[in-house]
Amino acid sequence: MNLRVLLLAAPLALAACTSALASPAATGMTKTSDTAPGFIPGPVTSGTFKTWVEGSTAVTYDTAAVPVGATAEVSVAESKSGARVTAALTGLVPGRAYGAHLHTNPCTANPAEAGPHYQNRIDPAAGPGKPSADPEYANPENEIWLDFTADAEGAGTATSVQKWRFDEKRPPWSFVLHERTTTHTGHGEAGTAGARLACLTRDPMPVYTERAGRG
Ligand SMILES: [Cu+2]
Repeated sequence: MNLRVLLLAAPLALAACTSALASPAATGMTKTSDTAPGFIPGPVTSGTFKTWVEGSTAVTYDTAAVPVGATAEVSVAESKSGARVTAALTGLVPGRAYGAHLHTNPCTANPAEAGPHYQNRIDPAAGPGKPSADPEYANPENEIWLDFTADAEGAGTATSVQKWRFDEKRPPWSFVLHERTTTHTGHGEAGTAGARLACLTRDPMPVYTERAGRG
């Protein structure tokens, strides 16, 4: 069976799709919320931001910009050859623009510990304390950028679609909100978006003891 043809035909099948639980791959159906054909819904992480307490998975570091009680939901969908990430937020400052990305590490009390941006092709020049700022790597085709502007109610959404899939051995572990949008593209500043305002850790939390030694 030609899966690609089947999946591309998915929108035509939507009208007849009665079960959202049916496997898209098996039936050619996608959930109506998945406008692009071929993407199979994957992990969804959601949280309500609060100031750090031990074990927090949704932490705000700046309660003026990301008030306590603001929410975020990040969902990942993958196709045979691509990935789509969607972020949906509420409770933010109406009309404010935010930068946002997927980062490599879980959130902690220290905003910096969420690590650098997740990259499909890892910048060989980057390392601890030296984030990638080379536009060849720090760009929205190689990283997941989810910048948005909150609407009049303080809600916002953003979607990033890529032609690559996540590396399961080193998946992104956090969604980080920044103080400004990711508009810098020059050498040495590409991908930067200012201070980290808030952080949502992917569910479930990673188990580092199992991951240790894999590099
Ligand atoms: Cu970031």
